[in-house]
Amino acid sequence: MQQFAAELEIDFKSEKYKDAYSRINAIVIEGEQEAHENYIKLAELLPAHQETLIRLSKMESRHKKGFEACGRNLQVEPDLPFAKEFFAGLHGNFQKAAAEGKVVTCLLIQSLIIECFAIAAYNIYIPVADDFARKITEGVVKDEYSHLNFGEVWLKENFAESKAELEEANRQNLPIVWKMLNEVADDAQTLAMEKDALVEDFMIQYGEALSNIGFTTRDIMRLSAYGLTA
Ligand code: Y39
Ligand code: FE
Ligand code: FE
Ligand code: FE
Repeated sequence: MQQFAAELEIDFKSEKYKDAYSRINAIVIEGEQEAHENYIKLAELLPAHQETLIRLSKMESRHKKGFEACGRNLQVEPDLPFAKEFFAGLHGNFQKAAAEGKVVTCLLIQSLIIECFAIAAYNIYIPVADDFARKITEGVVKDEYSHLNFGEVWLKENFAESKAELEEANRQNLPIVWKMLNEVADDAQTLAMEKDALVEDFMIQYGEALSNIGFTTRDIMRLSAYGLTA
């Protein structure tokens, strides 16, 4: 059930809230920074889409600035070293794939997995955010749908040649997402974001994306639950 910040009487100024926010806000800031860099790298890998991808990378830096303002507004210092560690697995896998020219893997990691993770987190956060952060996040989540759409369209157009690499990249990276969700669950709960809701929204976004790309329902069931119990 959808609940709202006002009726939950969330105390955005409490030490407990601010402590959890120092990590979640840092995750989002670091995530936006890495997304910015990932789209610059993708622009190099896909010269035909350079202009679009540079535009997406600039949107990611604007998101980062918006979330930095959300932290300042609550007088919270983001724990950036924590956030770097949080993203290390996906970040390392993206870098490795980029170095090998594996553009399909790069797109799966950034434009499908990370964008779906962001969309799920932002959708769940919006109803329980403070007024300032809600306005920022509402603007950001619209952009994230367009980033997801870029990945979907490219992978759909190149589905036959990409399918095997997508399966392998999913196998290597989806378990990392479930681990990340577990790591952040307690802090998310402090912000009134339910883990079950995050998992559900992620599965819906990711399943829809896989469907739009061309996977069958049977494939989607297998792919999207991979590593869920790990
Ligand atoms: O494409 C993007 O802008 C994505 C990088 C941003 C990732 C945000 C990650 C959100 C996870 C937060 C988890 C809170 C429960
Ligand atoms: Fe973003
Ligand atoms: Fe994005
Ligand atoms: Fe779509």
